[in-house]
Amino acid sequence: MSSFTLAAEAYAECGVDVEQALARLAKIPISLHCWQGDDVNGFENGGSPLSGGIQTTGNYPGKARNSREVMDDLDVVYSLIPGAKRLSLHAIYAIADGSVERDRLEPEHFEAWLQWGKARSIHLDFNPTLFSHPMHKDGMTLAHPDKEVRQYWIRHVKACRKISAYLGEQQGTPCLHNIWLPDGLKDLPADRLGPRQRLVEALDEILSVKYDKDFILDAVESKVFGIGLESYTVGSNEFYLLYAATRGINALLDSGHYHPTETVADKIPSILAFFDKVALHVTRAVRWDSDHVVLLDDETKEIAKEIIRNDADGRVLIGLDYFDASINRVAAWIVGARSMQKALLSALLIPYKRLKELQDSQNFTKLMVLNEEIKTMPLGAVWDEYCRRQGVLGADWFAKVQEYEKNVLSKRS
Ligand code: RNT
Ligand code: ZN
Repeated sequence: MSSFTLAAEAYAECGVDVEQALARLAKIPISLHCWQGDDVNGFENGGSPLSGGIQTTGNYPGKARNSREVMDDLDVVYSLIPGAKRLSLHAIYAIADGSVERDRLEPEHFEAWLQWGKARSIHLDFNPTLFSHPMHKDGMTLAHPDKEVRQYWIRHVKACRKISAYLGEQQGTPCLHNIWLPDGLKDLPADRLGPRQRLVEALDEILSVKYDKDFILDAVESKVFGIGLESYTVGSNEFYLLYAATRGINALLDSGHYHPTETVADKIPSILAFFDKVALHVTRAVRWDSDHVVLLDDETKEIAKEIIRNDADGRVLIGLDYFDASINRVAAWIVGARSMQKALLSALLIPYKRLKELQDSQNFTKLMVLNEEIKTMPLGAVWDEYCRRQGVLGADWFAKVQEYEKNVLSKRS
């Protein structure tokens, strides 16, 4: 008997239908972040290094030098990840003849991405880029005291929403348009409210342009602090949650954007009690918002559990967000996406009905015992079978990446 058959029997004994779990897993899209391919540089003016608002570390060889190379890398990445996948773009990945100012971007500058995605059944998500730009001044964009700075970024985000709505309409699934901005202060603020009022006003102006929710889902992403902006972040958690709630848009939780002792997984059901949807940037924070590659760790597993046991597959939009420039970038993409999927599979193989009954009948000892027994169930055999059925390599996928590194990545300067 195969190890998969034995595993499926073991799961059936504790009330879990493995076939159902695999069918459900295959349908949960993971939105991969295009910016892992080139350390969030983008290809504006030929790809300038980051200049404020965000940071990567490392200089492993083989970084993509243009959109074509990101696409080539993504083809390898997608071929080694089972199940449904999407792609999250940033405005700095526009494809145009010459460089286009960010407040002049149009849907046509993303047409090549749209066609690339269509040919592969990969639907797109989108992010305006409010960093690494001369108009990102004094650590501020939409909350800057200078109206001219704010107006520039309002035009940029409006352009990005138009692009997102176009992509969503063309691909037939809504494009998640997620706004993150670095605005904050290094040292103690004299005014914490003023910048927030300016940000509310700017966002309201941006959202005054109405689009069909079948085309675009607007989201706002909060943060606790950034490097060089340690004392104050305009777009805090409370600020954006309340903004999203009062404006009928979505909140995006980045798992690196909270205090290290906060459990991001716990925020998902709290938000689902009030919102129809919640978006995620799954990342791995090592001591701070370090954007390490997502692994099959406890935090990721807890996030997956909250999605699965609340039947929220269609309500939680899963995206990845990390940028490790110190290792093979293609492998980093794959490890993160597969880890997220393994976490989802592990969550799908948990007998929640039984566990919930134990909780509700105050049978806490048995609940602990069962929870611990579940941890050593044969997840690996089910994952391997899933990869096989999806036509994707199992544990030996890395050989393909090594080959690609040897033949392609190592030749890039
Ligand atoms: C930064 C935010 C944001 C970015 C991307 C590139 O702390 O997490 O989501 O990582 O927009
Ligand atoms: Zn993020």
